[in-house]
Amino acid sequence: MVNINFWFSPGSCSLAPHVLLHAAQLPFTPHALSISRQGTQSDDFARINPKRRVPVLALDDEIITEVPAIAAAIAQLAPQQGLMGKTPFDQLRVLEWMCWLSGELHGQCFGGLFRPERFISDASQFGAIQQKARERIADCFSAIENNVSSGFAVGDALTAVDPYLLVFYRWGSRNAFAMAERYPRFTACIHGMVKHPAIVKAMADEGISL
Ligand SMILES: N[C@@H](CCC(=O)N[C@@H](CS)C(=O)NCC(=O)O)C(=O)O
Repeated sequence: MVNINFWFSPGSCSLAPHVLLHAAQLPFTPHALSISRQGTQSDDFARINPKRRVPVLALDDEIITEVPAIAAAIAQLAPQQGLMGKTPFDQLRVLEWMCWLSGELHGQCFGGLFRPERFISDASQFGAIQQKARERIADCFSAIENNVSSGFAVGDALTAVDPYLLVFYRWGSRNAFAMAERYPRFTACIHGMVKHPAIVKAMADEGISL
């Protein structure tokens, strides 16, 4: 049996693989860090992940970073769950969602809102970067709205896409995106999903709510 360690920060993108670990019913050792208290910037953590970001998954001595890769690793350990999609076509759809959520919505859009300094050095321009980021986030949320219904995002069961959507929904709610009013289908999808036992468990572990 592989020894699993998992580093996360409550409410961050690490919530998605945290849910998947519970869905896969894999025993793991959790390590909670606080990003706001600079937990990802410590030298100790940099020895685990030199990129200084969560999530991190360790399978014995193998360190895996990046949400899509970690999700794939967890799915491989519980093949019967189909966490990266059950059918070959569903697997393509999951991959398509994961690439877009990670690269576009997280890295480009929320990156611009939360970390404008990654996009421009001139601090006087941060507000403009953040305004553009908000527009791009709203475009992404509209795209999600047009591609989800009240069920799971792909197929007929939980995949990695669902808790990843939850991460961004929560960030939208906390950053004045009027989620329920502007994105009713996305909202219905999230409200259905948060009853899933793996999501209930991960959110309780992290001490967070919708
Ligand atoms: N591309 C990475 C992004 C990871 C990432 O940006 N994680 C954030 C939390 S959502 C983080 O650890 N930030 C720490 C910091 O900015 O200090 C992934 O998919 O895992």
